[in-house]
Amino acid sequence: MDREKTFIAIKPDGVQRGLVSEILGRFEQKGFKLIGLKFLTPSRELAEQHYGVHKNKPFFNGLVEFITSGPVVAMVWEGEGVIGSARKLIGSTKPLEAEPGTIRGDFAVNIGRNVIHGSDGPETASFEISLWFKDSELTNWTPSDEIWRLEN
Ligand code: DAT
Ligand code: MG
Repeated sequence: MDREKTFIAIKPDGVQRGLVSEILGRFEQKGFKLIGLKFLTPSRELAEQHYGVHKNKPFFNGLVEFITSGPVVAMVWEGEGVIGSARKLIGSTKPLEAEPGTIRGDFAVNIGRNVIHGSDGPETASFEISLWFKDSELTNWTPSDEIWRLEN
């Protein structure tokens, strides 16, 4: 089985609004495995690197201000197809276009306050994981109920 890893972050609005346990629960209940977790207020340098692909967009400065404005929950989740599946769990970038049942569809209305980040592909995922986490901060473990979620 091809176990991917993806980088997920609960943005400052999600933390301030008390959505941390709800969001962690959605990934746990889906059946993905948490292998990295930290709580920090990102530096400007980290935020600018993380959103480097958007540096020429008009919303870039506001985005960096927002993401550095308070603590975020930074995570790495592992599992078969986790990169694409996490994007589905998160929903569309524009919360009003996100389907009900998705995190943004259920908890957000505004693109600039859309609660959560998820890597958009394999290259972005490995870039973002290595930007936010050292290898030694990722934990290899086997959930005791794994045989009830994975056939092999
Ligand atoms: P996503 O977070 O779904 O991967 P993205 O990579 O296109 O979306 O943009 C990164 C973040 O930037 C997004 O979550 C919210 C913000 N953003 C994107 N487009 C924006 C816009 N037109 N106005 C304000 N903020 C925007
Ligand atoms: Mg993106």
